[in-house]
Amino acid sequence: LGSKKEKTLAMIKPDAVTKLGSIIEAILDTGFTITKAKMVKLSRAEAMDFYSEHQSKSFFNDLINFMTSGPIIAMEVIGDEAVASWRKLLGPTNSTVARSDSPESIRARFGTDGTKNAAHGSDSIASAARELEFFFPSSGGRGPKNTATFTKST
Ligand code: DGI
Repeated sequence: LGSKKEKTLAMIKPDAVTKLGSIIEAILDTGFTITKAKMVKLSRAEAMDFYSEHQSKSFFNDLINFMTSGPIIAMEVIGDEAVASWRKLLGPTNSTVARSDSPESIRARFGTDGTKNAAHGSDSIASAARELEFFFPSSGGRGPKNTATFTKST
């Protein structure tokens, strides 16, 4: 009662793709359902489009360099209040802050610092709709097209 099923975009960033198994485990353990997934290598133009709201920020170039440094995994995640709930599981933006304020969070566990912070989550229902359309277009195009493979050394 009172809960609302929502969709959000969960993205594993280049620094955490080798932690895929543990991150998916955390997502499923929290009660979300993963309904779509795609691994891609973003071009600079695609990364700049995805993060266009930050284009005037001082950290924009670092952000784009990082987001194009390797493959990412985009997932559609569904659950009760998924937008806020996934952001809570992610933890604070900066992984160093996350380790002190929210040590069980994804960014605390798998991220490094303010740029390399392991994962992304849409910040509103409207952003989720835009970001899901970016990776999983409902009509016409097929979204970012450079498929990617990662190899984790064992
Ligand atoms: O929604 P978030 O990812 O938590 O945060 P955001 O939308 O404000 O910023 C998007 C990404 O940009 C964030 O995950 C990491 C990077 N970023 C944000 N603020 C800073 C930053 N990177 C650096 N280096 N410094 C910042 O202040």
